[in-house]
Amino acid sequence: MASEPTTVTITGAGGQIGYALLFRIAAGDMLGEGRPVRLRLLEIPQGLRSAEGAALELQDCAFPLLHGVELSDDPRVAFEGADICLLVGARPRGPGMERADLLAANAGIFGPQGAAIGEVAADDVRVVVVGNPANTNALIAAASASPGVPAHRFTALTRLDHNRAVGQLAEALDARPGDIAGVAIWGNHSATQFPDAAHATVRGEPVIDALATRLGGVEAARAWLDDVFIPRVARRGAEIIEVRGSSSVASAANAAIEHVRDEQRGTGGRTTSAAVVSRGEYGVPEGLVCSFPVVSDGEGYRVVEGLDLDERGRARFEASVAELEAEREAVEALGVL
Ligand code: NAX
Repeated sequence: MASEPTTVTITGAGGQIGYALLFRIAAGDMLGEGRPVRLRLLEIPQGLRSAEGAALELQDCAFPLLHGVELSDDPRVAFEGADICLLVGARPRGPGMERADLLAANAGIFGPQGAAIGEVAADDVRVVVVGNPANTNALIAAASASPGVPAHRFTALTRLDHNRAVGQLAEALDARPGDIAGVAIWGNHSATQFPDAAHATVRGEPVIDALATRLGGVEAARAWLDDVFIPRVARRGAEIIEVRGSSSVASAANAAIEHVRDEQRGTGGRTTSAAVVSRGEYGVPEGLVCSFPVVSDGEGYRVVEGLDLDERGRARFEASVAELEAEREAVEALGVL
């Protein structure tokens, strides 16, 4: 067992996703059984009591890998020496709040947090943003961490969308999620995202062929992907709220854990999805934090290049990228970037 614990900082740790994340990280689900972990919980003053309660429960679990839990409402304390940061706490959209207001409120959170990460986190820190609007919050945090931390160490979570897409295909094809490979989420973590099954396979067979067999032809398969699969995945968060009466929590925490686990330990050649800082791949403007199909060899996510997007897929992807550009422009207009 490695002796030096990995320092993991979680913001919004007193919230719902925080509560679902902490115990799994402490149990070793994220970094593996060989890596002890030290947890740092960052909250705003109103959230500290809730985070403190979670810390008491963590102690009561007596997780063998857990080397302490520290709480703070000061980013410079919470990110000190952090190896991995999960930025979960964010300002939700209030009634009547315009998009510009939402972006501004979150810039006020992710700007200072990014700056603190740039100043005090470990040299090789990796950061994943979960709090919405996740892609643009990651863009702001990355810009604010410069030059202390290279921008590509910042990513945003679209793994939940990816997992939702896999789940939908598995159900439609009467397969297990583990039988499905090659799914991709392109664009923004929002209703404009493009969940793409064009390169997906089920037990090695192209998903489009397996769907065609079940649905009576390729046209029917395409119609199902366009009219059922894509909107269902893109709107799954709203569906969960409608059915459950509360937003996605355990599935979001699970996705965040899988995102960090695969980034750190590698995807073993399998493709997953993550929002990463564009280096211009697929024509996406450089610097936008955009979801792509990615792989990791344990040294961070790398975009899978060279995939064909058909005309309709390309149009969907471009619409989502246009939304990301509009978010970046709105943030620039606020003088944040
Ligand atoms: P909660 O409202 O339960 O928890 C948020 C917590 O963040 C609160 O305890 C609050 O006190 C804290 N917080 C607020 N500002 C903070 C700051 N400046 N520093 C530290 N902590 C702060 O929300 P929860 O259900 O946990 O969701 C958290 C975020 O995840 C939301 O923005 C939500 O929209 C986003 N999600 C993102 C998903 C994704 O796939 N990227 C999916 C799930 C979720 O919707």
